[in-house]
Amino acid sequence: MLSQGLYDAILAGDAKNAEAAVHEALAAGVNPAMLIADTMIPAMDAVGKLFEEEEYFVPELLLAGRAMKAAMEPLRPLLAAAGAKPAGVILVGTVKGDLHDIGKNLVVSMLEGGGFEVHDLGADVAPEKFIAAIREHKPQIVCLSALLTVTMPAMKTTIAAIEQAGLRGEVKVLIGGAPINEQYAHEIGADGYGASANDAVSLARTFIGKAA
Ligand code: B12
Repeated sequence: MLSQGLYDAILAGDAKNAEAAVHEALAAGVNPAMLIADTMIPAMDAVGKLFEEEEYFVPELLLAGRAMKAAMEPLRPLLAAAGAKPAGVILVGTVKGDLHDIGKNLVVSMLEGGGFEVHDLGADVAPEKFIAAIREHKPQIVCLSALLTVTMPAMKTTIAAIEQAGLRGEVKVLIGGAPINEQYAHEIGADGYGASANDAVSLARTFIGKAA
């Protein structure tokens, strides 16, 4: 573990100490992307397990989410600075009805770190908002995130709406989130599924490489 202090602070939902631990790790020369993969994602996984075991409840989840967000703040510009000119334009959002944005935020950060120009539409994003943003930013890729089984169908609805707007040929659609799998991506006509934020980067590279 690169930073036990950071891991513990996320688990404790302590945003102030989480951010301080990130600064400490950076000062010690730790690589930002490695810190996320080695310490922060495992901490959030542990929070998820504690929730499942009914050791943690919603308030603890929210605090852990905030600590995660605070820890991401100093890392974000560093990840972005690693890339040179944009490797492509990508829209990212959590689908309508779904407020989970921690994984989506990691996808955004890793894509920024991978050198992409990323437009983050936030959480609970209606299909019309995706469509307006596709028209505005002209991305090559749209990334959809969902964490609830009840919001998975909103991915299908979003893809259908993009199709109806006549924009399906313009973009590749990647989907992800804990309940999603390759088969579901296939079923709803998405172009790809990624299990992690790192997958989002490698898939984006593959698709944009193909498109070029
Ligand atoms: C944190 C959390 C919350 C927080 C969210 C805070 C926030 N700002 O995001 C709060 C407390 C708000 C919350 C609320 C709810 N939650 Co909740 N929550 C979680 C929890 C514990 C962790 C999710 C998380 O952040 N994981 C960490 C991140 C890093 O992982 P991730 O999101 O999966 O993302 C990674 C990959 O999936 C991937 N990825 C994600 N998106 C994308 C997109 C693309 C394109 C790609 C390529 C990859 C990719 O990359 C990420 C990084 O590697 C999970 C349990 C769990 N173990 O997953 C439950 C969970 C998702 N929640 C659940 C539930 C039921 C709810 C509520 C309905 C609870 C309630 N009764 O009110 C509400 C729903 C609110 C809503 N409308 O959305 C259930 C869902 C069950 C189901 N099958 O649908 C879970 C599974 C818990 C459980 N076991 O019951 N929750």
